[in-house]
Amino acid sequence: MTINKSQITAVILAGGQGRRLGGQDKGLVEYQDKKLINHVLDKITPQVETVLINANRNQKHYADLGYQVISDELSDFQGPLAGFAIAMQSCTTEFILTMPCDGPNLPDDYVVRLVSEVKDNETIVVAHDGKRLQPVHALIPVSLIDSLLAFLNDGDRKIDRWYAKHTMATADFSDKPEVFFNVNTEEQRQQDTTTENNHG
Ligand SMILES: Nc1nc2c(ncn2[C@@H]2O[C@H](COP(=O)(O)OP(=O)(O)O)[C@@H](O)[C@H]2O)c(=O)[nH]1
Ligand SMILES: [Mg+2]
Repeated sequence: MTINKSQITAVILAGGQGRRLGGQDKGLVEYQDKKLINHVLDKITPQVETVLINANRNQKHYADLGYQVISDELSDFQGPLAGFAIAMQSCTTEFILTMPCDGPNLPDDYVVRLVSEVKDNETIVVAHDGKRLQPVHALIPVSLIDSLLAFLNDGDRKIDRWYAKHTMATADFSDKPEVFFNVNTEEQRQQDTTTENNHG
C-alpha cells in the first residue's frame, strides 16, 4: 500500500508537563538559539501538508505560529496517548504522524521512512533506532481511534501496551540515532547535537 502526503497529518506533541525541566512548556524552551517548537516545525513542514500542534498550555503562542492547536480532552496530563486521541479526532486525514516537540533533529526523510513501511489501514508504524523502539515517533491509522479511546477509558496509559494490541511495523533509523535526542533536562538542553556541529 502506498500513501501520499495528503493522507497524513503531522502532530507535534507539546502537551507534557516538562517536569524534569522545572515544569517549563518544552516547546517554548530555547535550544541552540531557537525554540524547540520552531526546530521541529522547520524540519517537518517541508515534508507534509498539514501540521497540528498538541499543547495544553500557551495555546495562543502556538496558534500564532500559524498552525491549528489542539489540547488533550483527558485532563491532568495523562501522557502522549491523550494527544494521539485528540489528534485522531481532530484531523481529516487517514493517518497521523507523531513526533515530540523536544527532539530538534528530525531528518529530511522522516516522513518518507515511516510512510514506506505502511502495509494497510490498520498497521501502526513505529520508528526504531537500532536498539529500541521510539514510540512517540509513529504513523498511526485513524481507523484505530475506537480502540485507543477504549484503552484510555479503561485507565491504561502506556503506549507500548496499546501498540501491542495491534499489528506493528518498524521504520529503521539505526543509521541516525541522533534523530531521537530529546531535551528532557537542563543538561541535555545545553548539549549541542545539531548535525552541522556534531561530526561524531
Ligand atoms: N498530549 C500530551 N503529550 C504529552 C503528555 N505528557 C508527555 N507528552 C508528550 O510526550 C512526549 C514525551 O514526553 P517527555 O516528557 O519528553 O518524556 P521522555 O522523553 O519519553 O522521557 C513529549 O513530546 C511530551 O510533550 C500529556 O499528558 N499529554
Ligand atoms: Mg522527551
